[in-house]
Amino acid sequence: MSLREINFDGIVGPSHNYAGLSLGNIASAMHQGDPSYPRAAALQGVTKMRGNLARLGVQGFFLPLPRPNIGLLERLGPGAEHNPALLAAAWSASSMWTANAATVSPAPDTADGKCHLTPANLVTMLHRGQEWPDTQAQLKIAFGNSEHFTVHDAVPPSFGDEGAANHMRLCAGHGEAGVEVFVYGRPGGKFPARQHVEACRAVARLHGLAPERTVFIEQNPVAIEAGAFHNDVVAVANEDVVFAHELAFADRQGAYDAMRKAFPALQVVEVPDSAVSLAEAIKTYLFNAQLLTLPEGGMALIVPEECRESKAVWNWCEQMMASNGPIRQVIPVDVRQSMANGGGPACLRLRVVADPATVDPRFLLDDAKADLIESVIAANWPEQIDPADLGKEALKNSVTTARYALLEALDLTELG
Ligand code: SUG
Repeated sequence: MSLREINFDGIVGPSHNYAGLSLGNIASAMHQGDPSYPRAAALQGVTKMRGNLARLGVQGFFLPLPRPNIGLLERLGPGAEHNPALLAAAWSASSMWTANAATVSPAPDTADGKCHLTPANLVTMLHRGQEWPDTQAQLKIAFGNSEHFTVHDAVPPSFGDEGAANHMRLCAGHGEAGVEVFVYGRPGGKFPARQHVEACRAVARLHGLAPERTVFIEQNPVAIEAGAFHNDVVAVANEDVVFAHELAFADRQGAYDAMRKAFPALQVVEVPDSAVSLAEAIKTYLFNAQLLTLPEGGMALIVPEECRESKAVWNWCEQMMASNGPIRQVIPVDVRQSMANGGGPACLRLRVVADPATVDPRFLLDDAKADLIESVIAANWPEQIDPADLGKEALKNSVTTARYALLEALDLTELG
């Protein structure tokens, strides 16, 4: 068994649009009503995947979920489509953010030695809460090898669960036993706290995690109020490193102490608020980065292009690279279409530690498949969607046909 970290990126669906659906997500609110560019969005995503495939030698993907979700509108009653928010929910391409698809506990962490995946119920928001049954169906195919994987049902409501976006794993190497860190929010603030502590505890129990290697930490309410609707907007971990904003956690020192108690080798790379304010961190998504272990050693941080455009953030990055710490490279990528809805490089991927040979190969990328995916997107994805187009029959036909063309090309028509 050769366990590796595999990043599964969500391919941006053909109905990608800006509907302002996520209260507490500043980018989503700011871009409400803007025209969107689904073709460009999806191609940006594939370019990001190609870069990581070249860097790491392995990359996976998930397919867009079926949209518009007519079943959702039917369950909301006749005429639901005349309510713009309900209509937009049914058309949302939000499954692209696969950091919210599930929480993943790799085999070395669990009692039965299997990799456990729990789809996130995403109950806080309608457009996201519709995702999990279709996500689960996809996970059950990709990780259908029951000798190595267990795919659970989502945690029941009302305990909101947003998946890997609020979960960090500390380990000496990806294939070794790790410490799993769950970050939850306390409800009652201006914006919803989307991750409930009871959901974290349920996932830890379902996955058979050892209590001494499981840590629960409260997200800083100040960060949620500033627009960090998920912990991965203000912190990211890889192996023995946590890269976090000073204001990420409610009890800053208590959080580091708890992590260090379970994982003594922890290295914290903390960005002080005086160097990069919380507002600037959230605007540029410095922490919504992919922190990757490079095969040649050292770690690279894959950040959004927006980081290079901020003087404060880029100064910090240059200083960090010169400092000879664990993060040696900072690599900007263009995911602007996703960013405008509050989804940076880290939101677009789900990390699964597994032997690639145990994963359904149809979900694994190589250069030829990247070419194929790009050609299907170029030929079928709408170039532009204006919010007023949502609900129109012609657009419905074009996004349905586009997605199906990709399922056919990838031999995954069983996803329907
Ligand atoms: O759930 N945006 C997503 C962004 C998710 C980012 N994921 C992570 N941080 N891991 C959300 O808020 C906006 C959709 C719209 O407004 O049209 C949206 O759902």
